Amino acid sequence: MKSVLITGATGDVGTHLSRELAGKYKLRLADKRPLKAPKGQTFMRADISKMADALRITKGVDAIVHLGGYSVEGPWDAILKANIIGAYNVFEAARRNGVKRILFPTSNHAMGFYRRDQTIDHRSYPKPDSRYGVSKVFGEALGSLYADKYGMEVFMMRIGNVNPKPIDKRRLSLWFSPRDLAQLVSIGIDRPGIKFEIVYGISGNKRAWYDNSNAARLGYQPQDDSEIYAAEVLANEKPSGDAIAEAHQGGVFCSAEEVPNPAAASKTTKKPVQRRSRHA
Ligand code: 15L
Repeated sequence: MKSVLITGATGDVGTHLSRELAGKYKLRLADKRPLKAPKGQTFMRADISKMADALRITKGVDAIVHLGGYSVEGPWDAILKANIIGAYNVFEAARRNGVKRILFPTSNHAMGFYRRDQTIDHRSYPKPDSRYGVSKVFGEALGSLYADKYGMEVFMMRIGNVNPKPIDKRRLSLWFSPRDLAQLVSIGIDRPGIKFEIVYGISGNKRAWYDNSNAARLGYQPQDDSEIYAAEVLANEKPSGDAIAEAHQGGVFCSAEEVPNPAAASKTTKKPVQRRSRHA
């Protein structure tokens, strides 16, 4: 069984992913916040803005899914530390520890200033919508460098929105169900011959703004489509009055200076995040 490190394991995407992949890989979870790992998984507390921590957690694994970082638009200092320095440390630590395969969740916000009437694919050039989006473009460039210069195997997923259900009109185009996330990540871990690939991390949504043929070429067959939720979601949608947000794929990231950070609320939590094993 392959051993896989998931950084940022206490976050939303990390929580869905480690639950979905339990039993398929030997999971090592890492985060700067505490976590009580389910049976059969291990947890290492680490701050990836420190190279020593990045070296410690990446040692001896077969693949890394690097989810750790600041996950929305916010203050530059926080993004610099978590997403620029943190991403560099994880790629560099992987190289030094001889870990070849790395999966990086870039984001729809690397491309957020494309309009909603445009369809883009893996060859489209970045149009970030925020400092956060810029940090994701940095991660894509870093991955490209480490693939070309050091022969690392790099799988870039421009993730839409991971949620059990799509939560609004914009997310009908970007929805990524947890089981489709697990399928795409498994392709990134197991598919032989990956050098550097960019795919979109979304389900098979009828309303997608992406041509995800590169993911299909690599074997991705999404099981979900947001369309079954469309009527319910659209019935609850209220006009925002934000013309820039509504015209562009990145939504409010295109107009706001800050977006609420989902990690902020739990930062004050002293107790480790309790996670129930799917086998419990
Ligand atoms: C992202 O990149 C964020 O990490 C996530 O929290 C959501 O805001 C998502 O994009 C989105 O666009 O819905």
